[in-house]
Amino acid sequence: MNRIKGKLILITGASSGIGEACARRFAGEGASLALWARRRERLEQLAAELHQQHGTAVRLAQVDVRDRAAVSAAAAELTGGGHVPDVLINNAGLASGMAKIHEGDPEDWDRMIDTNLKGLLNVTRAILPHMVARRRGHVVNIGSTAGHMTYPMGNVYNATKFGVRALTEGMNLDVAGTPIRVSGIDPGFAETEFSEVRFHGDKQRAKQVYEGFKPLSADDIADAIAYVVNLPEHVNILDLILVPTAQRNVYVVDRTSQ
Ligand code: NDP
Ligand code: 8X3
Repeated sequence: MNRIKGKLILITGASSGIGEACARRFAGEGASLALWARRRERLEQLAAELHQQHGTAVRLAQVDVRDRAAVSAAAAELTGGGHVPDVLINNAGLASGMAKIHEGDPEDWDRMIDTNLKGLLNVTRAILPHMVARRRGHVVNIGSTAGHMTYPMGNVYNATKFGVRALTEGMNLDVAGTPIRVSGIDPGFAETEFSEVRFHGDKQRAKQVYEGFKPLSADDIADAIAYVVNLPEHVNILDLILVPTAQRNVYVVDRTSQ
């Protein structure tokens, strides 16, 4: 049964990777979309493609989730026009650098904390009140296996994803008494632009992260998210961890499997 058709789904970080795959997947299921990211041209191209393929209505906005005023303005534009998202996918996020804590770059720390935690809070604070007011909605927070277990030099990225997990738990407590659902999706290694961003554009180093095994694709994760969103309203997935079969925890990965 398709419970996604006709819903309005707001996806942050829709210009690449998991967010873009979700946009494609949900458009295919007949949803309408609100797509946010910093790279406007990419959103425009994606919106045009989805409109042509599926007739999808897309409302896009160039939004840096770290910019609270920009987030509030984009949310007000949506909700003020009567377009309250049925589903919010808090996906925008990144790792920046990989260094020992005593050698780390505080600029990288700011980027991760401001995007992965404060950005998610900015968006949630702007959208969730409208869901609560009409007693309908589903928030999906993209965490990570990195939010369950630390790994060497993951420190601040790990801390942000542990934080996302805490926020998913906390949000569920705070909306108790309403029908609103809050779900965490925690993927392991997925080959997207993630590692290229982490290593500041070093494509070679990024490629090495996924060498020797078959990582998750962004589509694999969009599939899992579509499953969670499509469940009947009395079913709430609190946390879903998905990893490539070659990966058994954050660091046990069979790199001889491909
Ligand atoms: P990508 O780099 O491919 O995509 C990241 C997306 O986030 C882009 O669309 C980017 O858009 C957006 N983004 C980053 N910073 C901001 C910002 N300040 N404001 C708005 N949008 C922003 O990586 P993934 O698709 O892999 O990452 C998506 C999420 O999945 C992240 O939260 C990541 O931590 C998480 N994750 C990734 C895993 C992986 O192995 N790939 C595994 C587990 C979790 P733009 O640059 O245009 O703003
Ligand atoms: C991304 C997964 O293990 O590269 O959240 O940090 S990992």
